[in-house]
Amino acid sequence: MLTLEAAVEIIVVETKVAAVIEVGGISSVVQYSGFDIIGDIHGCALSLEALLKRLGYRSDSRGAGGKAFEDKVYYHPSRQAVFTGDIIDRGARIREALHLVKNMVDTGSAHCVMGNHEYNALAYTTETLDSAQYELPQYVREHNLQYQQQISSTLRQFEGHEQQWLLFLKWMYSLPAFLELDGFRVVHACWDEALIERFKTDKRVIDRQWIQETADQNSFAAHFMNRLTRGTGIQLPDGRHIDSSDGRKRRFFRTKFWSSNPQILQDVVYQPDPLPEDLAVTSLSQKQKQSLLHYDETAVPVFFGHYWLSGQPSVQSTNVACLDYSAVKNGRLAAYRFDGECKLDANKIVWVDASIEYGSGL
Ligand SMILES: [Mn+2]
Repeated sequence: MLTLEAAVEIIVVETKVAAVIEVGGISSVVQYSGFDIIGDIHGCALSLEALLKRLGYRSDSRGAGGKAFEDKVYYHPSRQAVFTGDIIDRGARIREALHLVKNMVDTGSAHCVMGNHEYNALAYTTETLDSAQYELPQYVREHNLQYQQQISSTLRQFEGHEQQWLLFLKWMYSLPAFLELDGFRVVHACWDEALIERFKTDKRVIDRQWIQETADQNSFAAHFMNRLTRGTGIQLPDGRHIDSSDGRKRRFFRTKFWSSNPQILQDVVYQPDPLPEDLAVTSLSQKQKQSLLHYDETAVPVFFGHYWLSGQPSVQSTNVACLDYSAVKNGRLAAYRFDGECKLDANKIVWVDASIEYGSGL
């Protein structure tokens, strides 16, 4: 008799994909037997290298460029990496992290979805459609103090490397907002089935025009990008706010897109800052319940980053796993080793301690 385990085994074998990988100028066809989904990096390039090595990836250098990180390509003989986005901002080694990830994507040893920080960078550097009507250029994402600060570490680290930055921006345009691979899905913050279906039906692509459309907060483009890269949220009642650990006052709190039959606000909150005690036990209104998403328990596993988790890495449910363990806040850089299983297992998460980023006097 065919046991469930055996049946799963067969599915795994059938989902192997062939891809062409290029290392050291030599192309070869590789049969991939699994994927390693890696959470938010935010410039933690040392942690990324340590994690890749722990996962069995090896590095090679392309061409005659020597061993510089610009030329370093990590690859695995039988697995592909999948990045959940947010490669840039905050951390000390943003250029290094971008080179490592892009080299892997360019050579076919990794995929990467767009995080809200990459989307922010594109919006920050893309002029609005009507920009020419103004004396000074106008950008999709305003250059106000808050937005300047968010991208400042990245821009500072690219001083003297402006051409490289332009190439990375061009590359960011090519990052998908969501990925559907063999038996699993990846998105930065939130899998919204209805928006993703509409994006596909309308045959939309992320390009300059798409980013320009997001300048209108009521557009489908803005709604889609905000939802997939930033997730869902609920506004605090009566004009109240939370004093966030990053010093900002927040009038919204982040919510789960996979909650099942939630009753009170505490059931749906998903962020490091706790809700005020009285609000945590407040019942969800009908309207709030209707605004929440529910990721079907029978759907294929979905992986994402974004939520600044801490502590022992785990999975959120049998088909939902967040892999952002706050590497850039001295946390962990985590990966889930996916082999085609229908039910996720917390024991398949591998991580490195990101304190390595801060040990060299930087
Ligand atoms: Mn992030």
